[in-house]
Amino acid sequence: MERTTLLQHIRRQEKINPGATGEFTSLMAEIMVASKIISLEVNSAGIGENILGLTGKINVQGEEVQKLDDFSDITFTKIIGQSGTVCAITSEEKEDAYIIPAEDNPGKYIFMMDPLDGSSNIDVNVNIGTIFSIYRKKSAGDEVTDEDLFQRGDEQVAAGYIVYGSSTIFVYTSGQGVHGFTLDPSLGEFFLSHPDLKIPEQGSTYSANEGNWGIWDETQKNLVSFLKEENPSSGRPYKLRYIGSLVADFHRTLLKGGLFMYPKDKKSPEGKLRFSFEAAPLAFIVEHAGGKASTGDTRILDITPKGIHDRLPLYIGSQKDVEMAESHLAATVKKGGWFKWLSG
Ligand code: AHM
Ligand code: MG
Repeated sequence: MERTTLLQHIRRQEKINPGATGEFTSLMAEIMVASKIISLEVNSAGIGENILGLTGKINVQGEEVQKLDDFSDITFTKIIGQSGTVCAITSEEKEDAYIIPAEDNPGKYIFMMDPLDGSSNIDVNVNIGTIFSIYRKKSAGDEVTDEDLFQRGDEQVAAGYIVYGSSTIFVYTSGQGVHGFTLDPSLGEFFLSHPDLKIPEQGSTYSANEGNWGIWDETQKNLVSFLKEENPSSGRPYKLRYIGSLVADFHRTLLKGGLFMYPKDKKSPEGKLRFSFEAAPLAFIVEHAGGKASTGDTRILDITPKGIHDRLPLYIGSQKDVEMAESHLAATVKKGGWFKWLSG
């Protein structure tokens, strides 16, 4: 059986693009190498040198840093930073952008990553992942400016994620379809397993941390109550699926359809998930697979962030499910100090 490797696929796609220099292919090849190193480390976590547990550090988000978080951040930063293809790297784990020094040959791309998403699942053998996003340097000259770091979501050149799960899967889009590759651990090679992924137009599951019910506003409670109502002709009630690792919840949603939500709440009034490292790359992927991503009232890819660690609410998944969420959120209006559900 003839099998297409990830690198072959990236090269073929780059050839379609007139004027391509090969720099993008080199960057993707380095991401692939880093992801294989993380995959190996995740798969053997618990054996030998102890990589499980906390580092004792608190990151820029105020969260405890796991050893594997740290390992992934360092591995990606070193490999991508020395690849000669990027001029800056931003990471969920680092407060500021890392600007590539002149001696490391800065390239024309900006690389953004959540090096290991779903940290709370690391020690319990549940899927975790890496999310990345690539932009082109916009400003003239050698200096990396805010214009380069804060670009509108739909200016991404490519985005992808790697799920470290029962198998390791690498999913990416450079704007020409969404493609998934599964790591063959015996060969250490990613092979095309999910060509041209399309998300179902409507799903039958919703995904949210319902333990936050008490800190949700009435609009969000009404939306979830609606999804649970018995109404077989419209496919309700929806099933609840929530892993608590965005990459894993998103991957299931992409393959099966449905709605993933992380709304704003009293604890996180801006929302919990980050624009650059989580929402924007997954929005870029879902749109290229035929789905939608929204804050509840605004298309994610229309947003230009103001800071590296900006957060926002996220509703992402099948087109009809995200539209349904948007219209339900909009139809709940404030009345007499209480939110009232209007559409019945
Ligand atoms: P992390 O990037 O620090 O791992 O946090 C992001 C994670 C997402 O993977 C997941 O969707 C969400 O946080 C889960 O949050 P909660 O535990 O509040 O449900
Ligand atoms: Mg994350």
